[in-house]
Amino acid sequence: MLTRIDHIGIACHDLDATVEFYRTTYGFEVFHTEVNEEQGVREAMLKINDTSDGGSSYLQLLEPTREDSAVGTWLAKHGEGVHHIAFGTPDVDGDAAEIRDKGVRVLYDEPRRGTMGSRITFLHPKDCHGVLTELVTSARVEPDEH
Ligand code: MC0
Repeated sequence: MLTRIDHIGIACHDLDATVEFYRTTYGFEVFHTEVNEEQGVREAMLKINDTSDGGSSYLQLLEPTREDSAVGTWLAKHGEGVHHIAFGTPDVDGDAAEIRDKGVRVLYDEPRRGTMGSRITFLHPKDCHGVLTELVTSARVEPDEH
């Protein structure tokens, strides 16, 4: 069962400059940074709030590490902006199977490694009214030390 918005993924050309914009404009601080080579992104997670199921909601700022990555391709075509939305669930395997049975293309056979030790999969945007949709089961996490 999907219980919350885990994050909104935002594609950007320059991660440091975008982090600085969110910090100075809204006061959001970086909770975690990571490079995910499989996904081809350098990312910063800005925590917005904790949620009632023990999880949290974030903005996820994404800079591509290579032009042929999903975010690199998207940026070249569309420019900066909202790239995907991610719903949190305690059971990404079960929810992905249930959603696949409804005829929506789930992009991975098995969930893959996402940010902060999470397990993730994606639903094809063409089956979701134009929205690239991610399902996330989070790991328990502590903020990075800064
Ligand atoms: C592509 N399309 C999108 C889209 N990306 N529509 C809405 N939102 C997006 N983000 C549309 C295109 O406009 C195009 O429509 C059609 O889908 C095919 O796109 P394409 O440019 O030809 O690209 P494909 O088909 O090679 O790849 C699209 C696909 C890919 C969604 C399969 O981007 C993918 O596998 N995404 C999942 C992985 C991902 O996004 N990773 C980055 C975040 P038209 O009408 O022009 O044909 S990593 C992340 O988020 C991790 C670190 C985490 O959260 O922990």
